[in-house]
Amino acid sequence: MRALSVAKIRSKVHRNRQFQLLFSSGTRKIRRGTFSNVSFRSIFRTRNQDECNIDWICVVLRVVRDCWRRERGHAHKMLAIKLQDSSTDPSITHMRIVVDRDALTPGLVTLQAENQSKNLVHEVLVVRDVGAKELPLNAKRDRVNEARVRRLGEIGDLPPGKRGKLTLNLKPGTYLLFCNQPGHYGDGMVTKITIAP
Ligand SMILES: [Cu+2]
Repeated sequence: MRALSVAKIRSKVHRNRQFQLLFSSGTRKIRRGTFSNVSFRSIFRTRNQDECNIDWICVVLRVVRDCWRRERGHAHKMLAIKLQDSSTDPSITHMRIVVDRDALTPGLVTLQAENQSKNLVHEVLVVRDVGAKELPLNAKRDRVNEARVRRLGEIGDLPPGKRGKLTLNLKPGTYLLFCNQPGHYGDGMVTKITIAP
């Protein structure tokens, strides 16, 4: 085998990393066109044929899976959430969670929350709506008793002005989004979303 200089080995390792990062980030990047940043010829020169074949099979499978999900309305969706109170705008009479839509199709949903308060920490917890009039409360702490609800995910403790996100795979049903800072749920910081095909 031909001896390689250290610089050449480094550049091969670098290209391999670039290649692996590309695949690990999935087909979303392919759609965005990031693929063009990597030279295909360099990929083939630096990896053996078996590794290349496996990687290409993975790419094809991901593209097929994404197409199938999109066909069935399972494409990755975004839900924008605004966390507001009277410091956001004096006309807001109680703390609230505002969503950009309250109905989505099943599948991956990324919740993108922005705390629009000027002085309060807010958060977003997601639970399935079991149809009860109210979530179980911990009256002493003036908040929802988290031990008695099945939390699916959380964007915890967002300071004023901060953003956070969370991706969930949501099945059909109704879900509640609420803030569990003391007193906030009681003040109305809760909203419902419906997932239906
Ligand atoms: Cu809150």
